Amino acid sequence: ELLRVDHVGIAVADLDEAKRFYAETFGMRVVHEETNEEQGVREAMLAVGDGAGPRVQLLAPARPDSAIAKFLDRGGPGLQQLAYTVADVEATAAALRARGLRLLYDTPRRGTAGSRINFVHPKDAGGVLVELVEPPR
Ligand code: MC0
Repeated sequence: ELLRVDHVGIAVADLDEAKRFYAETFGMRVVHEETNEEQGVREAMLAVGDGAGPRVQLLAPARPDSAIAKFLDRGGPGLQQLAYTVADVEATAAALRARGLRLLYDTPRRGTAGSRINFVHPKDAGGVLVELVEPPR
């Protein structure tokens, strides 16, 4: 059910500073940027190299009670999530639930650029927060 790696998400305290670091250090360019109010994040998607492969997503807290703010408080900046592209987020979530994994949402929520998303609890995936991303049609 997983099609490919969609992106890797990195929690950062300051989005503008992180964008500058990734541009100057690794030559990555921002291909999309938005604020997701429901998730409480400001995010920037970065293309790597020729842009054909998975993206790097910078995630900064938009609110002090958000998942990213809590992650930063606990351990500081770093890798926060691994996201896979799926064709049908509901079908994949149902298949994983049937294998005994906890999904964080009963129904998909809105992700980057109008995608539909859900997450596997990190405690059920070897300590990795796994995101499922169904791209917009
Ligand atoms: C927490 N834990 C993690 C973790 N966050 N482990 C690996 N990776 C992470 N990112 C661990 C804690 O250290 C703790 O372990 C245990 O999980 C449970 O912690 P908790 O205190 O019960 O739970 P919280 O409050 O830390 O929440 C964790 C949870 C939350 C994954 C449920 O972060 C969440 O709802 N995440 C989904 C939404 C999200 O991440 N949104 C931001 C990206 P110990 O051993 O200490 O018990 S938005 C996004 O990604 C969108 C825009 C998109 O891409 O389209």
